[in-house]
Order: sequence, then structure tokens, then C-alpha cells
Amino acid sequence: MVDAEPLDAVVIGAGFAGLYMMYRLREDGFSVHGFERGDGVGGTWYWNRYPGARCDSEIMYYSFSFLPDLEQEWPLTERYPGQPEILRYLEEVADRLDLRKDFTLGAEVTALEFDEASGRWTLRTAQGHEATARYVVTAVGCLSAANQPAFPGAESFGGVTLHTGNWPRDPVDLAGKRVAVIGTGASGIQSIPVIAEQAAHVTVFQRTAQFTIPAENGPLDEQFVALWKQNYPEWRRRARHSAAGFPYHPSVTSAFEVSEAERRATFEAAWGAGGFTFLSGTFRDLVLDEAANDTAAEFVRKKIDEIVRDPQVAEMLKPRDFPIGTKRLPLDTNYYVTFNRPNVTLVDLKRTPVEEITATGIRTSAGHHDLDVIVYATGFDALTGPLEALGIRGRGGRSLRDAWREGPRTYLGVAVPGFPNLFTITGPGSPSVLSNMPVSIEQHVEWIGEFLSWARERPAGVIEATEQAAADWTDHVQQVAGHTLHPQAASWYMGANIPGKPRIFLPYLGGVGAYRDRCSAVAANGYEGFVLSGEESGLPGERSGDHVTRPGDHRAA
Ligand code: N01
Repeated sequence: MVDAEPLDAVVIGAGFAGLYMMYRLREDGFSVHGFERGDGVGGTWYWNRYPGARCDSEIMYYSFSFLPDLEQEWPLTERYPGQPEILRYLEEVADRLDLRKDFTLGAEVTALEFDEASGRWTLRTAQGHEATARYVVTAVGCLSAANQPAFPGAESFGGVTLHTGNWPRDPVDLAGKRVAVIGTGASGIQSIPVIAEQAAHVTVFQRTAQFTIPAENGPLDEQFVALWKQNYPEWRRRARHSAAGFPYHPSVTSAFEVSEAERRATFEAAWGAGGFTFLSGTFRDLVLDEAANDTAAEFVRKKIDEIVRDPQVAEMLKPRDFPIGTKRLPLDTNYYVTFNRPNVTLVDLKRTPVEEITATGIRTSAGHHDLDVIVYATGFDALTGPLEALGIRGRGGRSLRDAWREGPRTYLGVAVPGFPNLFTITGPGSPSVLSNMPVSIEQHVEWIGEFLSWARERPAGVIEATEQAAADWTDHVQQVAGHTLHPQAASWYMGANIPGKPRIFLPYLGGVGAYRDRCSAVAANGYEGFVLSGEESGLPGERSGDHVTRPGDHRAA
């Protein structure tokens, strides 16, 4: 058996969050090892390889800010980076910082148990690895537990079954195939136009029509890039103190402060420019006031009428079930126009639900669709799903799943009472998915890193958020959401996409800048809301040696 001396920390996940957390802890002299489910680094961008997968944060600020050399060297090609490009970026980060050696890849964590006597966690993977560490930092992403609906007969399908969030590494040849896409969220909306160009026929199974705004993707102008690179520190500063981690100012004007003609012109300009500006850069009250929201929603419905030739199909594509922006607004390239193609059919599952999946296709109440491939673009068990999948058990052997039966209770989205020495990067109750992720990830990583360094200097082997701090924060998260239209939508933000999941608003809507200030104030006040207990932390700083047992090691012991 190799040296199984306890580590100071384990990091779970090797995407943006895990790579940076690993680097910070290692550089700060902690003994740390990482475990990653995928066979490579990249996290979200390792798994989501579906055709058309692309980020809808612009490339200029969808990157780390702590690597000034890479920031200058990395080519900013297109406005929105595609999945292969982001994966290459993260691989480059891993190589430059020599991080690959610190992770065990292909290691899916299935058990994490806290031992109250020692104040340490024991981690186990499905592949047989084991490690013991004082601290656990989860960097498992918010959208990494795929939602696979249980349609009757699904296992009998004789063709190829795929999920956008778990796409195979080897290219999938869809040429000449009859393909179904189930789901019209961001993943469906990105992939359908690209799949339609490859496949013989695409049948889109839509349960709820979604609003989408043109991305207006394209190559970036060289001068623009040069100017951006000259001013990186200022753009980064703005993003850190913004509402959503974008370095732009949201609008301060109400939709009703301007005339109808001006309002339409404003929406038209934002539609033409592409991107999230349509929501945040036009009027300040679109997700606060129903009447204001209606003006934007109606604008998009009119656009659908203009773009889609068949009026019946246009009608089916028009979202009417929720205010625009209360489900995550996708950005698209050619989504609505794709429904003008002769090889694309739209099926409305509310009118004609799926009855079963057969060996040869999908049967709805209106008839059978013969298929070669079924693509599930059915999303994720968001925010809580990836954490609950880790098999976490805290004080008294209580599972996280049980503790969150009524919905997640966290302090700042980063810690959970009853689960000491566990930190959750971009966990529920933090801005996370409502922000440009690298900005929120960096803030969490740096805050956690500073906290652990601070604790190392103190007799504090066990760090735990108090029940009161978590209850107050959880209430605050709900109150802030309650001031908006968000709770009106049956969205994954609300847990509404997963049968049986409690309905509670999962991310924090208070803004990236305000949230950062709050976290900084907590730190400045000696990490108020946390109790530090136990003996000396016993973290000696840098250590060497191998602290992880590998499959088979335990058998040899
Ligand atoms: O998932 P979704 P997604 N029967 O949950 C439908 C991020 N992301 O993977 O609306 C039939 O949004 C479901 O229908 P309904 C981004 O944050 C980012 O598309 O629940 N249909 C919906 O249409 C995004 O929001 C990027 O009625 C079923 C769809 O499946 C998040 O990931 C790109 C069903 C799921 O939509 C998730 O997006 C892609 C069932 N049983 C994703 N169950 C970029 O940055 C679900 N559906 C660009």
C-alpha cells in the first residue's frame, strides 16, 4: 500500500474551478490531490461536445484573470468560443501550471464521509481509489449531472442514444440519419441547427417553447482584440464588481420611460447586436415587472412570425408559459430559421405527448416517428445534483441528500452546516449560473484559499458554517429572488425540471459585486457565521509523497 498519510485537502473536479483551486492550494503549500470523473481535464467543456456547443459568454472574458501571460498570448478568434477551443484553453492551463500530475483522472467520487473524531474526510471512487483529507473542496460544476427522463421503453431503442451533456469523445456521424432531439433549452437550441445541416431529417420534440436571442457570433476584429488586451485589468475589475460578471453596465432605464417606438428600436438594436444585452442592456425592469417583460416577450414573438414561414410552426415556437429571461435565455445561431428547412419537423409534446420509445423510434399520441438516433437535450439536475451524487455524509452520518430534502441550505453557497471542512465552489446559494462563471469561480477559489490559509495559522481543525448563518443566507437568497419574476417559471433555477425536486430558487440573484463584498466582509470579520473548533489544524504546509491509494492498493494492504 502506498503512503496513505492524510492530505490537507482534496479537490473534486478538473474544470475551471478544480484547476484553479488545485493551483491555489498547491502554491499555498497545502498537500492536495484532485479526482476527476472524466478521462481528461475540462469539466463542462470535456462533457458537452455536442454539435454546436459554444459558450455564450464572450471569449474576451470567458477565461482566467490570474494568468496575465496566457491572457495576452491566447488568440481571441470568434466572439463566442466553441467547445473545442475552450477545452484547448483549459488543457493549456493544466499544462502551463503542471496540474495534470495532481489529478487522478477517470475517478468518479461516490462516497465522501466525515469522521467526527479526526475531523477528516474519507473519499472513495467507483474505481477503487481512497484518500483521507482534512478539507474537501468540490469543483463539480453546476450543470454536470445529466437529466435523463425515464420514457417508457427507452431501453428498447435499437438506434443510438445520446445526451448533449454526456456526448461521446469520438465524433458521432449523423450524416444521412433520422435524428430526434428531445428538449429545446440552450443545448437543444445550439445543436438543432447544426444537426439539421448534417442529418437526413431532424424531429424536434418540444415540451416548452423557449425564447432565444441571436448570438451574432463571428470573427473578432484585430484592432478590437488589441485594444481589449491592452485594457485587460480594467475589464476584469469591472466584471468582478458587476451584476453578472460581465464587464458591461446594465441599463438603468425602465421600459416605460421611453415611447413605444423607442422601445422597439432599442430591442431591434439589441437583437441585431446579439447577446445578453437584449435582456440586461435594454431596460432595467424586464425581469422585475410583468408589463415591462411583456414588451420584450412580444418583440421576440413577432420576430418568430417574421422568421418562420409556416404560421402553425411559428405559433408552436412562440413561448407563452413564462416571462422572458426567467428561464436561462439561450443565444442561438440560426435557431428559428432552421424550422424553415424541409428536413426539420417540430412536435409539440404538450399536445401530443410521448407514449413510449420503441425499438425503432418514438411514439407520441399522434403516431410513430422512425428514428436512427435520439438526442436527449434534456438538461441537468442543476446545482444540487452534482453534489448529491458524491455520496456526501457529514456529522452523524447524515447524507447531504437528506439534509437538503426540503431544498439546499448553505452559507454563501460555499458551506453547509453539519458538513464541516467541506467547501462548495459555485454551490447553490451563490451567483454561479447567473454569472460569467470564471469570475464567480475565481472569487470562490480565492476566498476559500485565503480562508484555509487563515485557519492554518489558528487552532482550528474543524471549520463549520452555523445553522443560523445558513438559515439567514438561505432566506436572503429566496427573498432576493422573490423580488423578481424568476419564481414564476418552471425552470431548472427552481428545481422544477426534476420530478420530486423541491422548488426553491437555487442560485443567488443579488449580483456578483454585492456577493463578493459580502464574502469579503465575512472574512474581514473573522469569518463570521463559521465556528472554528478542534485542535491545532495540524497542517504543516508543503509536504511531499503520495497520499492517495489507487485501485488494488487496498487489496494489497
Ligand atoms: O437544459 P434545459 P439545457 N420530456 O434544462 C426539456 C447551460 N448551457 O442542457 O422546458 C420532454 O435548459 C425541457 O422542457 P421544459 C445553460 O445555463 C449553456 O438545454 O422543462 N422534454 C427543456 O426544453 C442552460 O440553461 C450553454 O418543459 C423534456 C429541455 O429539455 C443549461 O446549461 C449551452 C423533458 C432542457 O432544457 C441547461 O441547458 C448549453 C421530458 N421529460 C447549456 N425533460 C452555453 O453557454 C426535460 N425536457 C451556450
